[in-house]
Amino acid sequence: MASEQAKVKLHWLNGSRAQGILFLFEQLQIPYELEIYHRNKDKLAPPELTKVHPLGKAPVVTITPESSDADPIVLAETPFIVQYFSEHFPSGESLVPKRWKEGREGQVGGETAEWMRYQYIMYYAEGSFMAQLVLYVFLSALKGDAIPFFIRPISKLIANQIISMFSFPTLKKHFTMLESYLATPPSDGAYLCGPKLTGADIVLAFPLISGLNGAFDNIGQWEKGSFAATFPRLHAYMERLEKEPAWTRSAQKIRDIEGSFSVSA
Ligand SMILES: N[C@@H](CCC(=O)N[C@@H](CS)C(=O)NCC(=O)O)C(=O)O
Repeated sequence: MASEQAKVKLHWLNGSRAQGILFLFEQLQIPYELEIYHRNKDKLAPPELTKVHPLGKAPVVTITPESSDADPIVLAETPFIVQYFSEHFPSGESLVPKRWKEGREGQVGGETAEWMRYQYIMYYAEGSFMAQLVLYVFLSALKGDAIPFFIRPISKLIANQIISMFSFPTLKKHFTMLESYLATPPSDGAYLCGPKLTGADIVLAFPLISGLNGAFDNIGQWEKGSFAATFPRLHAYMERLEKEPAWTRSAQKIRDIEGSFSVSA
């Protein structure tokens, strides 16, 4: 693809993973246009998004290739979008760790530890982590205003029970794993796969930054009294991600357009 001339448009929805793709574009300095969508009162995406992609979710990226007879490309799923831009745009190479150990190209076990972790996280982010986090968010909604007040005591009881029996112990395993990854990056460094920011950090940035300001404290009774005290490396990493220059620019971009910026819906 003649990536320099391709026209890239991000379909952005408030309080959504689309912010992670804005982070990607700012990091890679890819020129892009934004199409802004706002969630309905029920927090779902507006129906217009289904005209862009059948699932009607964000993020979606549309690319109009340089050649006028080429069909537009529609990309959905955060890790796939990150992978696509990492492969097609020259600056994207920086987001993928070196794959092979010297002299071990193409062999089983010839991959570097950095690449193995990177590739795992690219699948893990949506396949395992987000699935659990979204379940927790839905269960938490059973305790809120969306539920009629007269049945809320019951729905709250059920939600609390499932969160403490299932979500809390499951998410604890996830946070423990991420904490251990940060204690043992394959090569020394501040990021999940070593000293450089990679696609693995980008796919986890939105959900992890959403957990700042005490949001993960509410999941359950953390051993050391708070999420930050129980998972100090992970919490410090989440704070670092929020301070990444490209993330800061992505937030400012939204502030400039919308007047304010928040990770929550
Ligand atoms: N697995 C998809 C998830 C997409 C998704 O669920 N997006 C949410 C926002 S984070 C959404 O569009 N929600 C609105 C809706 O479901 O109507 C990805 O990785 O991008």
